[in-house]
Amino acid sequence: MLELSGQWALQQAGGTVAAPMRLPGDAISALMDAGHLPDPYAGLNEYDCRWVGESDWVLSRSFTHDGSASALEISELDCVAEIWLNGRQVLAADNQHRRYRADVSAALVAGENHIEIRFASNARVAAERAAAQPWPVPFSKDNNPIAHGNMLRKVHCDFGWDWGIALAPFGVYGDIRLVPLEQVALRDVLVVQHHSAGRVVLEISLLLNQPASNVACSASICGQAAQASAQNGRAELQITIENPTLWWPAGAGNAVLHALDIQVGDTTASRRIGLRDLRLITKADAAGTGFKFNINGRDIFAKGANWIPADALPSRIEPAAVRAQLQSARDANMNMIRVWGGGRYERDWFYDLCDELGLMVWQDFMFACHLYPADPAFLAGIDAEVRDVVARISHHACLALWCGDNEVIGALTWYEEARKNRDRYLVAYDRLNRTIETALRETLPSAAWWPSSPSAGVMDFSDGWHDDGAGDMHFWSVWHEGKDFEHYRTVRPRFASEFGFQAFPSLEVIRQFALGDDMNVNTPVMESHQKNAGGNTRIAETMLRYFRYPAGFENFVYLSQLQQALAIKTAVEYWRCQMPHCMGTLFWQLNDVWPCVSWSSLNYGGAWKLLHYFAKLFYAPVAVHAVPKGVVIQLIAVNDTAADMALEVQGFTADMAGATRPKGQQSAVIAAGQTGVMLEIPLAQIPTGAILAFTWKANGQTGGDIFSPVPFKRLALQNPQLGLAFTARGDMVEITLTAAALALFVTLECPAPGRFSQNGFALFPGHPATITFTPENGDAATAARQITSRNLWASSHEA
Ligand code: BMA
Repeated sequence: MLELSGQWALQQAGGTVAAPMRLPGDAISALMDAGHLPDPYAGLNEYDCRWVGESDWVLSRSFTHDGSASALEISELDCVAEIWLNGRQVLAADNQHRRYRADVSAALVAGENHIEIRFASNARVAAERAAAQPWPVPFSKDNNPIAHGNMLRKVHCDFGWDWGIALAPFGVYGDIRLVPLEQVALRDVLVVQHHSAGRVVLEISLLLNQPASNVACSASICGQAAQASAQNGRAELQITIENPTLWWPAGAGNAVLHALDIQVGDTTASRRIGLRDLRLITKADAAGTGFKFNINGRDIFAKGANWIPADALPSRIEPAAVRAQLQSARDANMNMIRVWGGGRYERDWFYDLCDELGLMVWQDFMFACHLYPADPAFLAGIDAEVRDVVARISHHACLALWCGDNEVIGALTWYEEARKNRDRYLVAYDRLNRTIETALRETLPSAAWWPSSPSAGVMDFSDGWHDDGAGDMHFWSVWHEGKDFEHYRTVRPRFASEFGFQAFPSLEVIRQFALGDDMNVNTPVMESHQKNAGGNTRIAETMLRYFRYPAGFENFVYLSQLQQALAIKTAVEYWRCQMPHCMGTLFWQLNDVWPCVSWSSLNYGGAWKLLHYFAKLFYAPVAVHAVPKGVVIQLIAVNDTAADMALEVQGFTADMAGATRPKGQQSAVIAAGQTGVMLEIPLAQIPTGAILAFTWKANGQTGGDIFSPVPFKRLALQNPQLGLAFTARGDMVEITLTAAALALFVTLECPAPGRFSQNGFALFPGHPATITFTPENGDAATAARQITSRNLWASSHEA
């Protein structure tokens, strides 16, 4: 085998720009490293980088070879490209999402060889293809400043999104290599699991890299082995495991993985397999049609967020950084992420990480918000893509669901052309969706399939944004329709797969792209890092609704994060309390592709916004949430664990000086997987100007929260005169905080990367809190000198 990754030369076709380029990698990063481009993420540089995607480019290198018969294998080739070897074309590709293999023996010579990848401008080809369509096929102009991304099988958000920079990168991000043509090896493994009491039967299909026959194959797992002879490139084996140790999602048990060792001819390979019985259950009931996941016989409430690509520039995607973000998801008590359909099918190591961390994956097929062609050539490409992707990743224990697309049913109502001729566009949609479903089922008959997100169900093309009776729901009325946070409590989704609220990134992240005078909400630089039209207006207007006007930009950033956290907290807490009517919440969105204002709970780079700290609490396996209902506030306990839980709750009112008065207490056992009202406190019992506070205990765990019956701006908060004392303990800082009056949403900040044990909490006089900060660099002494605090009172007062 000959690896062809490494050093290549990039040359603008018909132009003068040239640069060295390392594969795997993208051309924008290479041109930046060579000094031809500024950092596209800083300032307004994005617009100075767009010309790159408008040109054609050639990537080339030489290598020596013995000239023996070989195949070229390449993955993540982005996107419309021809590969030429010694002046002969050996491959024409136009789908970044699938792997290619081409017999290049006829072009290969013994000795020095020259290989070229000729990239056509993706933007130009997209426009040409759009013009050649028999009728207009609209794309989302709100999301894509570079047009017609729907014509290409390329990461859609490369052309921009309402949180994304538009750079149209290109390159090769996966493998590129020559392998001996005749060498038979494993390509993919399909595993179907049949669980019964104390036993699992695995049907294992070994898919070879070529249609060879009479190849001896074997597989072993958990001490059990099976052999078979491959015919036409495929071997079928069956292994039975008695008393299997099962894989569980995070919070429900251990994510146990077993080595599956495979032999194909004289080559070996291995995969890690989690044994689990994972089902999507969609049953008609009195409310409509339910939507829930059942794992190993247990209904599990899905808690998580939506995943977008790890970076807008593929060269910057690093496994260590992705691991840290997925670990953050897990640390915030999430058990599911949705790999959203406008990005990429992730690499194998991504799903390995999810397997290990016990994060179930809702996997969209890569279609989002646009309409699509339905001609035979386009559909044939989709068929190949789906078969390729499903074969590559479906064996992973984390893979919970295959979903046809993101919001394409809704998109039928967004474009005038489709509104005027719904028959045509709906039929075209169904051809695409049917192609995906058929290819999925033919590859993996046992796959859990869901036609679209949101969807009310198979062959239902109704509005999944406002129907809370059936299927999964994208509830965007609070953000995109400007409703107040309380509006989240007007719907009871069966499964909320998207709902979000934007915030500014943290100050350290803003400093990466905006300096000095640019650090103001309305400067061109800041506005360019906000891609949702009207987004900053919504953020500012929300602040006016809930808070006193912030003193200065830094407090604006703080309040933006606080209101984001409160919005999503309002939704999740209410919907969790609707269990089992509602069986999942995945907020929009976990991560960012570049530093910007967005709906993410993690900053670009992985640091936690306030929302992520809040998520750790509102997704806790056992928790008590305050939910107003008519003239009372209910304190509702939620128990996601498999054991009954004895809880004790105490309610108080608190005035602004921080004086508290008891308002009842209650002990109760909440059964496994159930919720229960612990206390009801009449609103009339909360004095004007005071708030409700409560604490709870359960099996050694403690928690507490506050609830204000009026918008926070109406509270006459006092200067809490926060006291902070720091002690460096090994590689962490311990911070002891005291307050002279009630302090709300106390938030600690440190310019050094790291994580606080908790953030955005209430502090009462006479009840000091101890918080820890763990700096990533282990330098606790320096961090202790840098930590500062904010709180709600201080946010409207000049420093
Ligand atoms: C959703 C997503 C994305 C988008 C987000 C915010 O519905 O599917 O298309 O980024 O809304 O507008």
